[in-house]
Amino acid sequence: MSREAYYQRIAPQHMAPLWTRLKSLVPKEPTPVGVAHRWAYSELRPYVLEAAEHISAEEAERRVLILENPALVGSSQITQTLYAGLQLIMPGEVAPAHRHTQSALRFIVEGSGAYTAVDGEKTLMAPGDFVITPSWTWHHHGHDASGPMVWLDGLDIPITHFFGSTFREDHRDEEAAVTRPTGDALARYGSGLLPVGWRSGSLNSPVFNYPYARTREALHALTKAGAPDAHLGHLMRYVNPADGGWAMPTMATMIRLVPRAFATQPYRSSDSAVFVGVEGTGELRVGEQGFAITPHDIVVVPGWMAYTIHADSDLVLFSYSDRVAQEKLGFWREQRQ
Ligand code: 1HN
Repeated sequence: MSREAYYQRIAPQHMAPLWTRLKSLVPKEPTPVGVAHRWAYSELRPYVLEAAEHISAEEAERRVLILENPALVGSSQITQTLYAGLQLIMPGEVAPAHRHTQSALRFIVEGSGAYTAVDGEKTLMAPGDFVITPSWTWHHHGHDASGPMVWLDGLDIPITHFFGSTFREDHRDEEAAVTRPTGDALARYGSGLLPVGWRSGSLNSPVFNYPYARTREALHALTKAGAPDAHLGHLMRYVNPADGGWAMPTMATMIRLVPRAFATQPYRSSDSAVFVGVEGTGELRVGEQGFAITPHDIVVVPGWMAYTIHADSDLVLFSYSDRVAQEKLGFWREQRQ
């Protein structure tokens, strides 16, 4: 009783006792934030395409439907640390040039012929390609071919927001200057070669488009060389060839193949992850929930929720998470069950 009175007397001084809060402030292990959820692309697709009837890419700046965690309504967050959205660009459109401190990744879902220009180089995007837009680089998108083009945007918006380090700038022109030929970065840095004497001045991989054709070949070659990891399947990370590290400084990007009829053992890690179905079908199970996965479906698994992956056919899954940031800060943990 006198304690309660004491707490009330210190409140006007903007003080509070730690001892009543310690265990919830610093729990034994993470309390997952948000819920696991699946967005079936076949259900979303008509709405994504309909967006073109309501607004142009130019007016919208980016014509994107945000994928928001059902337990974090209004937050524009798919997890506590990550943003996800589906972006649509139609033939003839340009999404105007700008830059921001948030890092962005694109994972291409459908269509062909659209490009993104990042820091002076254009790259054409094809389904399954993983494309990087590093922090504070000018970027715009355009589409000179036919048919709608859709990709998943993954950004570290909640992370930059948390640190209060959000900056953005619009380019004076709709399109930023393109100063290098298409394919230059892949030739210089993404072919198992590096220019002699070159030193990276970036926290990001100099390869800013990892084409799926190459990734796919590597994944399938792995299946011939032995059994997959019991908890992870054949899991590969996109690498920065300059230093062997992750491709991006805040978000970890990975792709895996879980062979037909294989089921992974329960696994959890402290990073929150967004999965995208690329090829094949299967199921991602989180606790009592089973999320069927077909190509282009998106599943979010908050950190420290255990999951298993069951492949009906050879199942290829792309994923991104906040693992890089956690590793750098010494927080990241994993548990094989
Ligand atoms: C952005 O710049 C893009 O460049 C996509 O395509 C989504 C969400 C919030 C802020 C900036 C893009 C974005 C974004």
